[in-house]
Amino acid sequence: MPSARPGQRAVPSPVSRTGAGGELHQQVAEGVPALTSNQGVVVADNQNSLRGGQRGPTLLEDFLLREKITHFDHERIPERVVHARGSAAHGYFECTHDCSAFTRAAFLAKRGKKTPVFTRFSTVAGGAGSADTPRDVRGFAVKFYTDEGNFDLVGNNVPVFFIQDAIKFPDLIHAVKMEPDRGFPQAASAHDTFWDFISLTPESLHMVMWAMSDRTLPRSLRMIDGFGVHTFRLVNAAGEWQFVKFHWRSTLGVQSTTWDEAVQLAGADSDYHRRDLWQAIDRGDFPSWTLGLQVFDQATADSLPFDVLDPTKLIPEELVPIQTVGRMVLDRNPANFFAETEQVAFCPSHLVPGIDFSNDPLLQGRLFSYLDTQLSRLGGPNFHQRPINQPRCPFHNLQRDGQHQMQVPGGRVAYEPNSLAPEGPRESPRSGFNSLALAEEGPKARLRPESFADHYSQARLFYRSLTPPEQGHIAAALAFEQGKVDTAAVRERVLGHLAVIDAGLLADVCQRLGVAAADVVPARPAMPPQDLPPAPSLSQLASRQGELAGREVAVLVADGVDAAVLNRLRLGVQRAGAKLTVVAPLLAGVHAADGSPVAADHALAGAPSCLFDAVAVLGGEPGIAALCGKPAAADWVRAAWRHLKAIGHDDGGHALLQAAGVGSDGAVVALSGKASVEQFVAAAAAGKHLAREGAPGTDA
Ligand code: HDD
Repeated sequence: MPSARPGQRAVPSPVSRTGAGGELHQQVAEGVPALTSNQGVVVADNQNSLRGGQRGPTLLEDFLLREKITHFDHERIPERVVHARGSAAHGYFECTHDCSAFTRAAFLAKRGKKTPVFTRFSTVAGGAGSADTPRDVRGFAVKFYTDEGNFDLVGNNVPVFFIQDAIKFPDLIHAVKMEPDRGFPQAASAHDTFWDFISLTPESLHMVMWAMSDRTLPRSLRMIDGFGVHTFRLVNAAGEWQFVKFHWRSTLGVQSTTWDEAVQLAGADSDYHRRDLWQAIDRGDFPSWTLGLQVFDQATADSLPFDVLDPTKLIPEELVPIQTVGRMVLDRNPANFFAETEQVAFCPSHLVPGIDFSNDPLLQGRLFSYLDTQLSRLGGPNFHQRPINQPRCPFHNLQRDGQHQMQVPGGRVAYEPNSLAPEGPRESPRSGFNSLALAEEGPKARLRPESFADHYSQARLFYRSLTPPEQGHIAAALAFEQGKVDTAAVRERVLGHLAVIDAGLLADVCQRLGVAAADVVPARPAMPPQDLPPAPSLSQLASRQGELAGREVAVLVADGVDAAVLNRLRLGVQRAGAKLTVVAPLLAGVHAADGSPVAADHALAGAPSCLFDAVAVLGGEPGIAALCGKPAAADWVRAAWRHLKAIGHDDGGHALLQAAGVGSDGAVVALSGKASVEQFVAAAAAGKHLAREGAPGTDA
């Protein structure tokens, strides 16, 4: 029998009430907690407000109604001005490599040390209710609840940023967000104001190349890498420091959707990424990342052909290798979205001893911005007291009062130094956080260093380090976005920048736009670009792992399906660590050739093939003939073909492929025996079949 928890009052006896609105069909078990007001008054009726007469007016005196409605009216807090749309999970970070030689941070010091984390992924431009799959950079923010205080690593899924100085951030964001007069487009960079800003801000071009790449169309939040972007410092116990850049590497590898797939997903399931993360964790398929560090000294920094304080530049791992020092596993979904995912407050200024900032001017501005934004978003200076934001180590100080103060600090002493409370908190000169004592010099001025002036070399480096299909996707994205720009002068300036980055890129974009590349007036760079040696590590295809683990294969079944083939397929997919989902014309499922029922996970109408990583079609002749008459079935296989997916089929399924005009290639596999299932699984594990691009029915 359920019983009320301590502090809760039990409902005295089960009740069943009939009101004017009809009978209340609610099971009330004995011993359940009584519903109360926020003042602890037990509520007798939660269905009807207090009225003067059965059909009369509602009375102002109904304090229970007013309390409930007032609370509801204030349920929302301001959404984040950027990164409003996000999904998060709890987990842990495990140090796998003793880093005490270069940092005194305890969470990195000892192999095997585990630290709880809360990680929030986000899009940047869209509002909290926007779809998960627009082309956008993804936020990758990790709160480490270390024994020495909270450390927030607030990064993105690309390694560079649009601007070099924080003073430009409001302009960048105003440009990319929906235009203020018309309120559109939501969650899209494909509009005039964004490209106007970009065309006048050449420092953004390197990140623009990343933003137009496949990185900003992630298949899953579990399949993105993360980057701390800025150069930070690590400081060891002897006070010696080195520079560091932080890298998260997805265990599942970086995987992307195609553009058309992302567009379809926005309609088919606007919570695609949120649901995917939640469901993976829920079924025990915990996503994980390794943490890598690029550690380098001042001499190395000085030897590089760019400034390590410039956040629009990366350091190729070909120049400074990445050392893996730990791994993060996300193994628990939030218990409450609002209390945790919405109220979590990340601040790059949340630092622990052993890590320090660099003079990156973008980072320096962020150190102000995040603390400031929490004051308005979370309503005051006590946001650190919310459970999700509280350090897990003890914290004591003499800060007092303020909005939403939840603690009741006793005693008469709220100052320091003091002699009246010798047991109170005191500073710890040696073990506490000490900023590095570094000498700074130079005039006080609003200056951009000369060493930040090269805006094109790394944009070119990135583009030239990619494989031809990746390069083609960038050109297609740029052409799409420019096609949405109304103002010709803006487009022309953008093309002028592409001319400096790479002539091949310009030619490809111009061809897709139907514009003559020869007419484009190249931009005049402040500093002529250099040809840096290509860095293959920047290509996401180069790091592809060819695994099906963590992904989802769907089989569209029709009546008369061969149960043995279906079972073989299920086993093969599951053995590869993936999930097999059965889609049927109706939710009722179908019947196999042997008459046995085949249950469906989804009805065709609710499960377009864009939701899955690979597909198969199986069914007997009459069943498939019925499917061939349904546009949704033809669209299902046609979209899978267009989205470069592996497609399995039996003889019946082949008839549907033909009726839909789907072609054939190495990733279209006839399914029957075990070997053919293995072939299909291998084709599905290979990911997108880029060799298919340009074939009839696909995008070039
Ligand atoms: Fe920022 C949120 C990442 C530059 C100001 N930012 C925010 C989040 C991420 C980033 C992941 C969401 C955190 C969460 O999940 O709650 N931002 C970055 C990266 C940047 C960057 C990687 C450059 C390297 N940001 C940046 C600058 C400024 C801001 C230069 C302001 C000067 N960012 C904010 C903010 C947000 C924010 C307005 C919105 C909500 C919040 O902070 O808590 O303060």
